[in-house]
Amino acid sequence: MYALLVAAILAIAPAASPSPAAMPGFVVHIKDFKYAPTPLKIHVGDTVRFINDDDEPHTVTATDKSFDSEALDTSGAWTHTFTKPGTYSYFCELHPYMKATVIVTGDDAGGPRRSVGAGAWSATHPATWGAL
Ligand SMILES: [Cu+2]
Repeated sequence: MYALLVAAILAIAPAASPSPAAMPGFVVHIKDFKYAPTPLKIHVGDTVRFINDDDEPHTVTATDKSFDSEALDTSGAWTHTFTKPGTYSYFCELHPYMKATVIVTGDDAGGPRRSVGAGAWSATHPATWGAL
């Protein structure tokens, strides 16, 4: 099981020089019983990868239960694509005091990313895969 998990993570993990166009997304780290960054501001269709850097298991669970990562072990990761605008509050089911927010804006509110080439992604969105 552990080997499978590692294999899965390696399969998703970016290469030394990740291609932003091929693997757009944001990363939220879970460390010291906190999610960071929060609030995370993204656009509709963006993908967020949550990575547990703690020695304790954590979950990424929407307050309204619209999404749920289930327990993530140390170094465990879970990816979710936000397809609708809104403010998504989430917490850790194992430690309910852990709370954070993802703010998803619609295409109409799209920032520079919508009007520039994919290569400019990391310049306008520092919290990308390349920041790992
Ligand atoms: Cu937790």
